[in-house]
Amino acid sequence: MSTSSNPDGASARLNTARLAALPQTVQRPAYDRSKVTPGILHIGLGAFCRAHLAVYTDDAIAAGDTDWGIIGADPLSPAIRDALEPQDNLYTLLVRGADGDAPRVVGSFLEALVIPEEPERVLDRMLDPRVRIVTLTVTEKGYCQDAATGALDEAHPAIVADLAGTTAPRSVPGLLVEGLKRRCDAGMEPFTVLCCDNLPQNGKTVRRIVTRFAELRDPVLGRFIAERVAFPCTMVDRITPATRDEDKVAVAAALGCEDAWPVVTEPFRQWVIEDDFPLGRPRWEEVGALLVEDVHAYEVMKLRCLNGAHTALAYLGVVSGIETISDAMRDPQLPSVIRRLWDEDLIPTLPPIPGVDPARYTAALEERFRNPALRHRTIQISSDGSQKLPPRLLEAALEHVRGGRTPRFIALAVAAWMRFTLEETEKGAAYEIADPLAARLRAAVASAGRDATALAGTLFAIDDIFAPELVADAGFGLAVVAALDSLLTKGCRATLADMLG
Ligand code: CS2
Repeated sequence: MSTSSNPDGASARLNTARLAALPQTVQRPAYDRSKVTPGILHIGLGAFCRAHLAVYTDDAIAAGDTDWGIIGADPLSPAIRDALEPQDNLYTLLVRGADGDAPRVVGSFLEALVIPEEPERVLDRMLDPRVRIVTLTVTEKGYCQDAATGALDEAHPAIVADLAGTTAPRSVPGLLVEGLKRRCDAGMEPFTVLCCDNLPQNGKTVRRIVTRFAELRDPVLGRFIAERVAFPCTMVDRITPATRDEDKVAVAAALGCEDAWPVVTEPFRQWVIEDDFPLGRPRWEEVGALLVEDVHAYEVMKLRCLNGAHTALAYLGVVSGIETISDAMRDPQLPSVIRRLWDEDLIPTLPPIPGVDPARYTAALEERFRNPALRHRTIQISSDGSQKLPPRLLEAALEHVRGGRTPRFIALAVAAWMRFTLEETEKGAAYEIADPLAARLRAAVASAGRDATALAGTLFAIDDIFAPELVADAGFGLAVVAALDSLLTKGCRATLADMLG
C-alpha cells in the first residue's frame, strides 16, 4: 500500500492534516490557518478566482494580513463546495510553465457556500462586520446586463423574480442589493464591491447595474448605494483553463494524495486595482498587485489585446478544428492574423500608459498564448460570445468607424463568430454553442442558413450585441459580410490567405 492510500485502498485526500506530509516541492500556506479570520466574501468559485484573487490574498495573509480570509459562495452549483469541503477548503494550484510544473496548495478560502442552497447563510456573512469586501467572478453574463450597453437587463427572468421579492435573491445584483440593504438597516458601513470579471470599466458597470436594481426596489436604497458604496475598477489577468481529469492525475502525483478539484494556471499574473476601499483591504500591493488611481487604460489594453485575440482565435480555431490556443499559435496563418489584429485594429485604439509599450505587451501575450503546457481549449473561450464581443472587439470597431476607418481584422473575427453560430466545423464535426442568447442565435441560423448577407443581417439586428451605430456603417458591415461569405464558400485557410495578402 502506498503512503497516499487509506486502508480501504482509496487514495487519501488533501486536507489540513496532510499539509505537513506533502513533498518539499509543494508550496503550502506559510501561516496558521486557524488564526485567519474572514474579511472577504467572494461570489463565484470557478477556476479563475482560485488562480488569482485567492493567490494574491494567500500571499497577503502569509505576509501578515490574517484578517482577510475568504468566504466563498457559488451562485450556481454545489460542485466546487462539495469538492473543497472535505479538503478543509484547501486546493492545489498547478502553475504550468514551459519549464515545468510548480504545485502550490492555497489556504485563503476558509469556507465554501452554495447560494441557491443557503441564501440566508450567505446574507448573514454579508452582515458580518469583519467582512469588508465582496469580490465577484461570475463571468460577464452573471451581472444580468445588456452586453452592448452595460445597463441592467430589466427583463432578465432572474431580475424580474428578484424585483418581485417573493423568494431569496437569485441574481447577483439581487443578492448584492439585499446584502447592502441589510447592512444599511443594521446601521453598518457598506462593504466594498470588487468586480473581478472582464467587463469594461467593471466597477463602474457593476455600480450602474446594482444601483439601478436598488432604485427599482426602493429609491432610498438606490441613493444609499449610489452615495455610499465603493465599486473600485480592476484589471485581472491570469490564463486559467478549465481543469481536466489529466490535471487531477498530475496533481495527485505531485502531492501524493488526491485533490478533487485543483486549478491549473500559467506563471504570469497581473492585477491592477483602483485604490478605493473605505473599510480597508489586504496589502495586495506588497504581493505583486498594482494599486492605482485609474485602471481604465490597463483594462482596455488587456480586454482588447488579450481577450480580443482570444476571442478571435477561439472562433477561427473552433471552426477550423483547432483544439487549443497553443495549437492555434502553431498554425501557419493564425499568429499572423492575431499580430495584424493587434497592430492594425487594436493597439491604435489604446489609451497610453506611461512606461508600458503595447508592442512589448502583445509580444509577451504571444509567448503566453504559445505556452504548450496549458491546454486552453478554443471551445471553452468560445462560450458567451454575445457577452464577450462588445467589450473585447466591438467597442474598438466603433472607435474606428467613427474615425472613418474599417477595422478589417475585427470584421474577420466577427465573421468567424457568425460562422461559428452554425455549430459545425469545416470538417463537419458538430459542437454546441454555449451562450445566454443561444436560442436567438439558433433562430438566426435557422432563418438565414448559409447565406452570408442574410446571416450577418439577422445577427447584426441583435442590439444586445451590436450597437446600431456600428452596423449602420457600410464599410464595417460590408467587410463582415465579405469575410463571412469567404469563410462559408472558400473556408478558413483561403480566407486568411486572402486577408494576409
Ligand atoms: C478568456 C479569459 O475564456 C475567455 O474568454 O479570454 O478567460 C482569459 O483567459 C482571461 O481573461 C485571462 O486573464
